[in-house]
This record gives sequence, structure tokens and C-alpha cells, in this order.
Amino acid sequence: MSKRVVIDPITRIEGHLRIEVEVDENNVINKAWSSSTLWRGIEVILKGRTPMDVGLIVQRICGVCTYSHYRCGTEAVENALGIQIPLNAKYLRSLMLTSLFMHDHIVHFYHLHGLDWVDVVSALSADPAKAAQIALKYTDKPIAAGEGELRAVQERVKGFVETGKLGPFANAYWGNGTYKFTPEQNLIALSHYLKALEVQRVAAEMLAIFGGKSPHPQSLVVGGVTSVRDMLSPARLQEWKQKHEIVTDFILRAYQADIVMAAEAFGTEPSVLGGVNVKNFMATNDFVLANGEYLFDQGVIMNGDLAGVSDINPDLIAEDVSHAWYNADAPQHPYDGTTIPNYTGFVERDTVYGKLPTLDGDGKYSWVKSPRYQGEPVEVGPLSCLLVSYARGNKVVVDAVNALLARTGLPVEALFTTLGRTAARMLQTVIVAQEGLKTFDALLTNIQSDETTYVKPHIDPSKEYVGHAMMEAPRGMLSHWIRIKNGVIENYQAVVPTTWNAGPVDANGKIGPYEASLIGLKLEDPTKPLEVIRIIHSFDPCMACSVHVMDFKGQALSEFRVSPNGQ
Ligand code: NFE
Ligand code: MG
Repeated sequence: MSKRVVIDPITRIEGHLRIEVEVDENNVINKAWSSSTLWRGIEVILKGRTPMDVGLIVQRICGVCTYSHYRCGTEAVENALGIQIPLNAKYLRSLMLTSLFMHDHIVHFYHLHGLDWVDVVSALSADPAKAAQIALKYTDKPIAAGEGELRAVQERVKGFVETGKLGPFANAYWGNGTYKFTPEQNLIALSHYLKALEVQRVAAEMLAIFGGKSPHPQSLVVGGVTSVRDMLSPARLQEWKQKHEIVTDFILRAYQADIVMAAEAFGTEPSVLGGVNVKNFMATNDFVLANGEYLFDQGVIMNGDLAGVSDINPDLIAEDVSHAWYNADAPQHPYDGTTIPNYTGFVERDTVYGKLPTLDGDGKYSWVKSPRYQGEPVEVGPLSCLLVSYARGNKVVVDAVNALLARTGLPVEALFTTLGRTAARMLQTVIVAQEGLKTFDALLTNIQSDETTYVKPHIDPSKEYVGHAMMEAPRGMLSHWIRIKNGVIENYQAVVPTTWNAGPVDANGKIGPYEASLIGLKLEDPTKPLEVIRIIHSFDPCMACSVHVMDFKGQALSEFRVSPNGQ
């Protein structure tokens, strides 16, 4: 007899995600449903507004990757208007992206995903002296992993436990059999969890140096950037570089070391050795290097065929809503995409927790749309980014991937797993941090002979414009699509990384990466589904991004008329 397991909310993510699975008598998952239960609607709000405001509005899609939407929206407008921004602006935008990735990936691994791998209760019984020795196995220069520091961490967390104020460590499935670190390894990772709280602040400050603030930076405008004084100030430049050094140091001595440790400890744990069941991957080129080249390559891999990597054809992207709470007759290309809500509710049924309202898998069941490439579901994210660049023979990526496989002794197939997805994010962070300095040096060279940061845009209200931009956000390929008419936005669609990964089944019965990743997974205890949470967290869900708005009741609060060129 199959049983339904409901997990809602999936915590330690941005936004509202519900996962339901059906397990058979052996507790193996045979069906899965992924749903976002909060509707937003920024794509609707944008209509009729000036394209000059796109960046500032769309970055409110999210509280995490705010800069991604800011840049992508701004660049979609620039693409529509046919604007080429100055080289300095490209470099500064790229350095802001470097800062964002370093911040976002550290926060994800330690604070959002870490406790899926690290059993905090087990860490309390570790021997700190022994743990300090073990830390040396994963890096020559451990950070926050000396005996004294580990003992202090243990005392601090014991203090939480004794007072009953567990804070972020409450309500977990401690003791689950799929936690594989020894008490000493758990203690090392727990120490890095706490250290990462300090380091992520430094990374956020990096973004604020050229972005004005973080989150929601302010220094991008259609036509370029406004961070001119920062770019020309040796003190500000030096400050960015110093912070970059601090964060990179942590990435190499903690994040990288912890993933090597996880590869060893979890290398034979079945629940993390599957989880990549949609074998289509897409990524775009991003991070501008000195010679105008990109750090990562663009491309699409279908059916796991790395030899057959092809260029992305933007015409082949469409969003299906047959099982999402919207109305549309057929899959729509984003230039002509609509966002018409049609909420159909839940269905009551028996679950492992008793009778509950549950997702209607046969009908509509999510506010996330289902993007498709040539009709096929596709995974996006750090794993896809590295696979595409690897398939293209990108030397930096090939060397980094091969070095990690050699270091961990894992075969290349290990990449196509939950563990591989988590390791790919670390490797992408290392590459971005190390290679980002090339962009920094290129900026320094360029400003010696060229201080331009902006070209003035012009919109002719009698003309129609259409444009899009694609970029790599921390969770994967992001694209924004705009039509401009009468000087204002006629249509706007954002096709977001989490939308690609978390969308519901499509009209042809094809399931997306989240749902596919769970099929065949065996749960130790269906009432404590840690294995599901770990796999879903490995994608780094952001439901705020995938659905886009604040509570939207459809009432016009006031009316604004906008003249695009300020006349
Ligand atoms: Ni809200 Fe996002 C990223 C974008 S969504 S975090 O990265 O774009 O998946
Ligand atoms: Mg959208």
C-alpha cells in the first residue's frame, strides 16, 4: 500500500516550497510533486511602467539573488534598445556578480544545506584534540579547526542545548542513519558553520562596495553603472581586494576541505548517490575576463551527452502551465508569455500524518511554471554550468573538476548525483573567487586609459522594441524578456533558475528536475524525510524567485503616467 508524505514548508530556503511524495511498502518513492504555495506577480506589475525602472523593480523578486535580477532586467532593456555598455561597466557588473556568488554559495552550503550533512548532536560528543588532527587530512591549513577553537565551539553549542534554546539547530532529524560524519568531522563542519556567519558578512560588504548596498544594490542603470567614485578610488578598490582575500581564504580552507571530507564520508551513502534524473543541462556564459572572454561557457547538453553540447537557441524556450495555477492554452515563448492566475486548491486525502489537504497531481498544483527547452525539462545551476564548460573543454573548469575527482578518488559518474551537485557548487565558488581577480586586474588596467561607465539610453515612443538577457545566477541560468511599446513595458517575463528546476509536470507528462530527483529514493523513516530535504536543498531552492511578487490582490492602488525620456 502506498503512503503519502507531505513536507511543508521545506525550511532553510527562500520562499514557500511544499514537497509531497508517495512511497511504496518498502518506503521507496515512486511519485513526487513539487509546489510553491505562494503567488507573487512582478511580471504583471511591470506592465505599463518605464523600462528605466525595470532593474529596481525586478530585484524585489528575491531577497537573496537580488543583484541577478537587477542586472538581468537592466541588460534585457539594454538589449532591446541596442545599447553597448562601456567595458568598465561590464567589469564592475562582473565583479558584483563575483561578490554575490561568493556570498550566496557560502550561505547556502553552511546555513541552508549544511545541517542536512552535519549532525550537530553528534558533534557534542567529539574529542576536540582528535578533531583538530583529522582536520589536517582535508587541508594543509585548516581554519577555525584548532583544538582550542573546536572546544570553544562545542561548549557554546552545549550551552544552547542546556538552556533549551536550540535556535537554528531546533527541529532537525538528528540521529538519522544517513548522517555519515564521525563526531569529530561533525564538529569541524559545525565550527565552519559558525565561522561562515562572520565570513558571509564580509562577502556581502564586497557586493556593497560597487553596488552601494546589499541586498538590493543600487548602482546599475540602463546604459552602465553609477559606482564611478568607487572605481576611481584606490582605497575602495583595495578594500574590495582585501575582503576578497578573506572570503577566498575561507572558501579554500573550509568550504573546499569540507566537501572533500563529505565526499569521503558520504561516498557510499545511497541516498546521495542518485538525484540527477533529468539528464539535460543548460548554462549561459558569464563572468567577463580581461580579453572580453567569459570564465564559463554557454550551451545545452541533452540526455547526458557531453560530446553533443550545442549552443543555446533562445527560440526553443517555452513555459508550460498545464499543471501550474495559471491559464494558457499552450506552452508560451517568454516574449509572449502571460501570467493569468487560476488557483484550484488542494485535495483532502490520507497521509502518514493523517488526513490532510494535499496537492492535486492530476490537476494544477503549483505557482511555479514549467520551463522547457525544445519541449524537454532541463536542470540549471552550478552542476550544469560546470558540465557545459567541461563539455566545451574549458581548461579552467576541466582542470578543477579533474583535480577534485583525483583528490576524492570518486569516479566521473559521481558528478551526476546529489553529492556531485553540492560539490559542483563549491567548485564553482572556488573558480569564481580565484578567476575573479583577473576581472579586477582588467578593470585596473582599463581605467588607466578609459574612465567611461555609462552611455545615455534613448527610447523613441513611436517605436517598438524587443529584447532579452541571459546570465548565470547562483542557482543557475536566468533570463529576462521584454517588449516595449509606446515607451513603456508592454510585456515582461522572467524565466528563473528555480523555475527550471522546481516546476510541476508538463502537459506531456514530463517531470522536472526536483520531482525526478526523488524517484527511486528509499527513506529510512517516512515521517522524518531527511533524505528528501537533503536532495531538494542540493538545488538551493528559491521559491521567491520562481514565482515573483508580494501579496497581490489585483486592486489598482493608484495610477502613474510615465514618460520614458523624462519629457
Ligand atoms: Ni531568489 Fe535566484 C538565483 C535567480 S532563483 S535566488 O540564483 O535568478 O533560482
Ligand atoms: Mg516567470
